[in-house]
Amino acid sequence: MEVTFGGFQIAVLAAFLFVALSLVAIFAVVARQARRNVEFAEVTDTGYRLRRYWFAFLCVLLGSGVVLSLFFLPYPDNAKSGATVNVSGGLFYWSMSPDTFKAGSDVTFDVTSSDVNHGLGVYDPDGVLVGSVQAMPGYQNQLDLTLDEPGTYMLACLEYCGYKHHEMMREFEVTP
Ligand SMILES: [Cu+2]
Repeated sequence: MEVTFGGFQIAVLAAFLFVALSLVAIFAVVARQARRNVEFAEVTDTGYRLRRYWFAFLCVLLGSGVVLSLFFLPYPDNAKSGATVNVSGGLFYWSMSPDTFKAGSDVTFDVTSSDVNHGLGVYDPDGVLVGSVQAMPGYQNQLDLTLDEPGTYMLACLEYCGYKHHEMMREFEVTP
């Protein structure tokens, strides 16, 4: 069997020599340093200075992160003026006024119940649940929604309230 000594073996040898010689150099430097008598303050001054720079860097980094993320808070803008819709649940219907909106409207659903607890669910024209809030007798609960997509929306009851709970659905329109 013929043994060949190709480019790959040379590369491995070179890498090995590089790592080995680097380790020897590092050990030599550490050994030299260890023989010198280093003052405690000399080490701590450098360390503390680096730590101060690191601290300042982190303050700037995290501070700007906080400031920038303020623009992306997922809370509704209360300064927006939107329509208020009065919604009331009852056995077994939803009453709602008004029930037609322009697409893009910011709407506050002001929700209550005339009898027992109901769960208001708002479904967009694709049948996706876009908001939900409890409808409770004696309470006004608010739900803020932006109705972007034109089409027929649906209110449905999400809290079992009686034998015709499943019929408790009502449509409303969002016009383009
Ligand atoms: Cu119900």
